[in-house]
Amino acid sequence: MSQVIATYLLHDEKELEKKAEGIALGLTVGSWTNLPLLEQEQLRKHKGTVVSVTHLEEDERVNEYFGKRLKRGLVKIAYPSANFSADLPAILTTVFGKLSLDGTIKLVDLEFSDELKRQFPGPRFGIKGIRNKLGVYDRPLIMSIFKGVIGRDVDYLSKQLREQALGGVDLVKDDEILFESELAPFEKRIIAGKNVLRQVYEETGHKTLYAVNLSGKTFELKEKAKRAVELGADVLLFNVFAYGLDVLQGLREDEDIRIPIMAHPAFSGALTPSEFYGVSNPLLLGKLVRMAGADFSLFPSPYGSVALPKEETLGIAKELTKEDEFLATFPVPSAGIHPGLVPLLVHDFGHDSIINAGGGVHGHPDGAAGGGKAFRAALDAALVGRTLHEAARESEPLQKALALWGAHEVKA
Ligand code: 1AE
Repeated sequence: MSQVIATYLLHDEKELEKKAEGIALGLTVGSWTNLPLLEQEQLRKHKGTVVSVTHLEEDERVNEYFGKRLKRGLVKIAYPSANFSADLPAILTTVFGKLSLDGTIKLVDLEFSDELKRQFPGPRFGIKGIRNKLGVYDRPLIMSIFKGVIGRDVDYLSKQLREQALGGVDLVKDDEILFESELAPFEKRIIAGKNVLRQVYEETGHKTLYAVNLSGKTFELKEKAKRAVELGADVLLFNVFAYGLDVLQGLREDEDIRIPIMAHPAFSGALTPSEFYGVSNPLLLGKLVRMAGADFSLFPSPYGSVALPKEETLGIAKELTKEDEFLATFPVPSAGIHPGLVPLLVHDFGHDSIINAGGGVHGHPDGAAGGGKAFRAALDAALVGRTLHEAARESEPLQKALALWGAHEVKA
């Protein structure tokens, strides 16, 4: 049967079985037992079903947070596809619409039946497609971020892009807070970016892709994205959660927008951080971003300036890359990353991941080119199991980075 099964973490004074039945009915056919038999029969195919209730131990921290003793448990409820159209706005409203306002329930996961899953595109390029574009197969990729570019013109951005590419990074993305501006308009950034990266390629043989921030009003995005494609843009950066997952899907499904899409997590923190309510990070930044079609998903790593619990970051990466009908999405653990963290990132996220840094590239004493080189040297070391300090003997940029930010080796 085509359906979506939602897993919720419930906190409640009531018996959880009763609470679960209330949700299953409330979010589908409403009252059930009061209905005449004939109506019950007619509505049966629309009724939500409690699949399982798993009781968890009472937790003092939880009781303290809510100010009362509560039962805790994981509850799975199946919602028939007959109730909704096959799009994320309808599905999310069904499984966690009004219910999300409860404040005591966390949506942990959604399992989609195969029939329903087929209605979603997944990434157009995925990890393999991105590697093919770069011709890099044997290591994690490195990405850097434009920084301090608000109020600067295209010339300034071009110089910054050149420095970053000369450092040997594989991708450079716009800062997510860089929007349309007279000084550095979207189209001019694409054209200038292409020129700079072509020059660097001719000089060094190193290829770098540029992810330009697709921004503006929702109904103008498609035309803007198509123009980006015409101008030869490499990748679109997209603040998915400021717009909605369905907007990402709309961009992915447009046959005239055949370039990779990089999902930025900005604003997702308004939905995910509580352990008691909201949406789980692996579901939002992992499973749903992949289903909707992003080729890359950025998320806070366990180590930097905006850190997530390690278990959650691994959960996100697993959802992005696990065996599935969809192509795999590149996990991009980010925020406050510097070269001294590379061994931990490689250890945790493996070969098919991207190491992404803004301040950790631009804050290098030798500038962005030095920052990029330090990251590449740290990565080379991590891949062959050398310590950062060993590698730093042969790499001055890495030496300077470690002196500034320190080194975090993987402990055996
Ligand atoms: C989680 C997203 C990180 C991001 O986009 C960004 O701009 C990071 O900058 P740094 O590396 O923390 O300077």
